[in-house]
Amino acid sequence: MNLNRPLPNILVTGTPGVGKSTISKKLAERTKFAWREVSKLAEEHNCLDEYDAEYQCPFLNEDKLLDIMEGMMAKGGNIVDYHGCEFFPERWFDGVFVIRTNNTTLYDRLSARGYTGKKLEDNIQCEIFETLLEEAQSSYKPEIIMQLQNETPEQLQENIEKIIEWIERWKEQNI
Ligand code: DAT
Repeated sequence: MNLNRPLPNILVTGTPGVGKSTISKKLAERTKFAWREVSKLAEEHNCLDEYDAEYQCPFLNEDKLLDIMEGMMAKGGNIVDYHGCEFFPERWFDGVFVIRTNNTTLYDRLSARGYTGKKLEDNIQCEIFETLLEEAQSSYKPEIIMQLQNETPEQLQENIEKIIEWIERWKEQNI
């Protein structure tokens, strides 16, 4: 959806551990787009409410966060990095990239991060059941959703190039 932004807004989403931050950081360095780490923004702007003991993470005050992000999104040129996508306004995004990783690789990455027990299992199941892909498909038009497999350093490089090519095409078509 082009709302006369000079640059596109991109959402990089997927299960924790699939490589969203790694991709977003490299992409931001290459494109000079702003990397918006939603979890960090929520922390910095006091959008985290009381702790959810079952899921071992704080509740996100979504409305407050959206108010804070609205101004940032208006000019385009944002890479939004978050393990959720349904609560953002659809009009914010021109491209939605769902990052995917196979179970064994994801298990190793999340174990290395210190995840254990229910938290580890829930995240692996989230990837197996394609929860984030389904969430993206129910929130955005199919033509703006792209899946990227991200297990190896070679794939990381390819994924960066694919997103940069997508940005260049967007500019040709929209400016
Ligand atoms: P996320 O932001 O989705 O939680 P991350 O970017 O922190 O994930 O990556 C999790 C770990 O996996 C981190 O140690 C970096 C590593 N990683 C990410 N993409 C990779 C790739 N394509 N090849 C090898 N390691 C990768």
